[in-house]
Amino acid sequence: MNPNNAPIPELYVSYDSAQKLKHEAGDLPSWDLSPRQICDLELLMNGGFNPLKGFLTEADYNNVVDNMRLADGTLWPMPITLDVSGKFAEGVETGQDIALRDQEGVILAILSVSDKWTPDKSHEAEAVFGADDIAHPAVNYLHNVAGPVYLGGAITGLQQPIHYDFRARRDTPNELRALFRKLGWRKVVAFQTRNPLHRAHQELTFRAAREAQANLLIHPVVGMTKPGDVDHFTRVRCYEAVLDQYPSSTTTMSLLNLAMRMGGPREAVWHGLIRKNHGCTHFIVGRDHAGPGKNSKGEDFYGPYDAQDLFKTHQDEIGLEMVDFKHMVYVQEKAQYYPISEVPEGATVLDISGTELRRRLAEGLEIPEWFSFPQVVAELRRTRPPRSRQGFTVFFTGLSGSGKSTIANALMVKLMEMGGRPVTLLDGDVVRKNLSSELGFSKEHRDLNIRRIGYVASEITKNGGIAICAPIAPYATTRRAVREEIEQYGAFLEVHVATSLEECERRDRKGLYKLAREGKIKEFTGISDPYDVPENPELRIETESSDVDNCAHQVILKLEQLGLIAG
Ligand code: PPS
Repeated sequence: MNPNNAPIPELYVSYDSAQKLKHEAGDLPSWDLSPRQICDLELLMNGGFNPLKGFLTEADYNNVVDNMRLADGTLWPMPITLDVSGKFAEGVETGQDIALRDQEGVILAILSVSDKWTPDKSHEAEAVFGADDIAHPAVNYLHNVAGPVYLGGAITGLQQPIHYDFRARRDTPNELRALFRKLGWRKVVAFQTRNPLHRAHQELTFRAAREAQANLLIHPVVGMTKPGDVDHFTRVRCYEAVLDQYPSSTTTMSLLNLAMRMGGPREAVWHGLIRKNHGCTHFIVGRDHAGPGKNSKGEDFYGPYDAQDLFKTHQDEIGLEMVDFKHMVYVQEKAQYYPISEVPEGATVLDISGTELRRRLAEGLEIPEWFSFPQVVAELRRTRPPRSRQGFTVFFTGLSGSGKSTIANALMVKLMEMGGRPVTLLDGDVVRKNLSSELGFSKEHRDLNIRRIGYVASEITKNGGIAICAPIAPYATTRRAVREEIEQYGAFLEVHVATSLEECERRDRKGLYKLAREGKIKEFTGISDPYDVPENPELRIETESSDVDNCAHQVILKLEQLGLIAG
């Protein structure tokens, strides 16, 4: 029998005890878990992070950070900590229980707080992720998202976090162990992934399993992956299509609600321990496993084989055998995949890089069948249509009276004439009437106004529409925040309507500049309140030398150039 198939300890109490504890926990201080903490808690409770019995204590944390080991010497590479706000921490004493709730307020677990401390986050970043550089997603999280205080202690699990999606595809470690026992799978190779699978992946995983004379578990991460990754809904639909390509009863798939840290070598060891807990015996580790991308100097955080090296060093302790990830390429003459090291001499090798694939998807170009399965390509195209069918936002900014609204209106009409996508105009005055009627012109209120516009525009963009915004938006930092929010879903085109203050004041269409000069309107942009001139807008329009139609046409040309509208 596979030694990794016996049941492992979970942290849940019985259903009846959980009901009782939930009832009593109403009076306890409660912490609303962040999405990442919910992922961590789920794997703590279901044994995915076995042998951890809760969030790390200070002694465990210190040894994990410095030596990749718990205080008792057990191998554990990743700090699993409960970070909280300073204010919440002030109200919590060690020795006390706190309720841990999901985002809807359901109590998932009770934490018996044994430790409370303020970590040295820069040291944690250096030791665990190799650099205190916020270009690393986990280091950014550590400094800019995680709270300043850590709470540690044992967990009493009351219920699993609730998932409404792909329920039949989610398994606890014990459920997978039971499945492997039932199927008689003595050896199981796990494949970790956060990307859609193409033919090369299918070939390499199938080969890896064959070489290890084992069955295969496709074990994709659906918790939190690298910002910018294909969403897990799309990926799972893609995986289901690929699953049909394996010989039946050799392979299964299960979804893992892990929050990845992109921690390279340490993450590989951590992934191995998690897979062992899920009943696997082998684990595929590739080049740059769980790599975070480039650091702020444009260099790789880790060497390409650091993860494999660290894994191999600890293989016995992890209790899983590492399987090398072979770089598979397509050999045209043979019409099949080969590991790059085994390509017959003189053969024509075909490969498509990730960047090239994204370009082809963005531009709606052909993706050959030798590269990916048609169903996978269809799913990816459904989620990421070519740019000319994606949503986007045109964000005009400029002084009052600069001509933003007039140009925005002309642009809207031109886009509607072209048709194809719904167009919404979020003009400054209109927004202030319908969305922000209670707001004035203080810095705080202007920020709130622009963020509301940004939120609505991001939703429109996400849903494939065109948002045209035309507020003054005087502050660069707020414009940047709006850009970041929208760029998650589609293109953001900043257009500076660069009419000079003198010209705006000369036109004074609404008579406001006169009132501002007389001091009758306070905090007036350009007169008594600042306007940060955009440094790198996608387009700058001079209205003093061209008419409205021409200004709107300049935007159309830019949109064509960016591939956002068909030429
Ligand atoms: S902001 O700063 O982006 O929130 O401003 P916005 O929502 O675009 O609103 C600008 C319109 O409000 C009128 N108005 C003022 N503008 C600037 N400063 C002050 N103090 C002010 N008070 C009223 C003005 O008509 C602006 O309209 P536009 O269309 O820009 O001329």
